[in-house]
Amino acid sequence: MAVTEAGCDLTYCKMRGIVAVLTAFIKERKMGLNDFIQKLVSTPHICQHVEVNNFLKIDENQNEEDEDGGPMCLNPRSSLAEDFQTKPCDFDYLKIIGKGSFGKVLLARHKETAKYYAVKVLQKKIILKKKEQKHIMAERSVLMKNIKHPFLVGLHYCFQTADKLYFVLDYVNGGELFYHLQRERIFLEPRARFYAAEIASALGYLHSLHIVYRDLKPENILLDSQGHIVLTDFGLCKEGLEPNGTTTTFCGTPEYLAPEVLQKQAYDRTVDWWCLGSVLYEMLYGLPPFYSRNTAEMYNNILHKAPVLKPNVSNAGRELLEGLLQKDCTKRLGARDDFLELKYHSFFSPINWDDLMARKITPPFIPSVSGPTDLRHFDPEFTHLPVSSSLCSDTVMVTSSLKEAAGAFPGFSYGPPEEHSFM
Ligand code: ISQ
Repeated sequence: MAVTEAGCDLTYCKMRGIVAVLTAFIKERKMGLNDFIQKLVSTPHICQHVEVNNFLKIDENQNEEDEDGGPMCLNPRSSLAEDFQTKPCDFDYLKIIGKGSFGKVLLARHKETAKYYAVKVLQKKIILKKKEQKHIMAERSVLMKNIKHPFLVGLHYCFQTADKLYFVLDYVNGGELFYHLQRERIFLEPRARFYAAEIASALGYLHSLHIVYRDLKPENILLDSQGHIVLTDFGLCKEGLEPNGTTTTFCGTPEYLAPEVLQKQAYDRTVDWWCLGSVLYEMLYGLPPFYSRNTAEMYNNILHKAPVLKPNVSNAGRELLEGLLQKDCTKRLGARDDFLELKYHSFFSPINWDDLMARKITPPFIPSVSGPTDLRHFDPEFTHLPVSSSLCSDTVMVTSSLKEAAGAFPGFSYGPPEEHSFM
């Protein structure tokens, strides 16, 4: 088909191209508008302005309902926002699969599509008390930076109610990498190489977006049901680092801390290569590289002792560990050409990186799971806990601290372009 207009042929292909561009444009504007509305409505005094009210068509009943603490002013049910507003009650919450200081991770099923997701639910009050809004908003913004990588957890939606933040993430049930490591004590080199290569490619990808992961630790490294790596938890990622940029803030766990982080010095993307060295060391030797039951001694080891590299690991493996666990970050492997320096290291010579990225390398171990609801690789300490009914409830007491929490995360909510919704 061809359409002729003002003397020029518009072929079907061209038309499709134009339509695609316009659709993308409209979608982007729609997302921008949603963000703008989220910002508007999460500022109470603007919310009350008559023209804003008219614009959003917030009626009085809506405001009364807000007082009960349900998805409130932050989550307007105006005709505009409604279209792509996901709510807690869109999901059935089946089990708790993880717990941390801010909240929990639940296995949830989307009611309409019956798809399974891991929903991370964080209590705003606790985040605010610990002054962690910046990290949480960073997690959201990192997850939203159109990050797509085969070994990084994907974000589908995030939304908020008056008292909670929700991240709807890919769900994987192969268990933590270190759950399997603990059972087997050490991994043989080909298996450790496979996991290290998948992790390295994910870190290299984040660095290419100027994101430092900085908190690579055992509980953040999961396996999917096929046995591939999935890195989760972007709460401590540092955004906006240019290739030679550095940063000084930190709050993470100790075993894998790089010397520069421990000393509260400025650090950069090379901390991730240190952490990868720590993970690889633990996979090959069965303990973290500078481990001591005495934390002060472990800190001292990290800062002053050379890693012990016993000869039961190949020369290439020990050389790689030496490079990654170099205390001077300017001399560390990856300091110059980042991921490329690892990619071409002899330890990884058996890896075909194109196949790796295409998930074509058969994983060395396939976790046995019978289906998505098979939770055998999750800690029963979590899965045996009762699921709170307040996750999908519209009745929460409104206190002054809740009101403060309610407006503390403007622009948090996010839904992907429509065609990606819960496919
Ligand atoms: C996805 N699947 C299972 C567990 C998870 C924990 C944290 C983040 C994402 C997850």
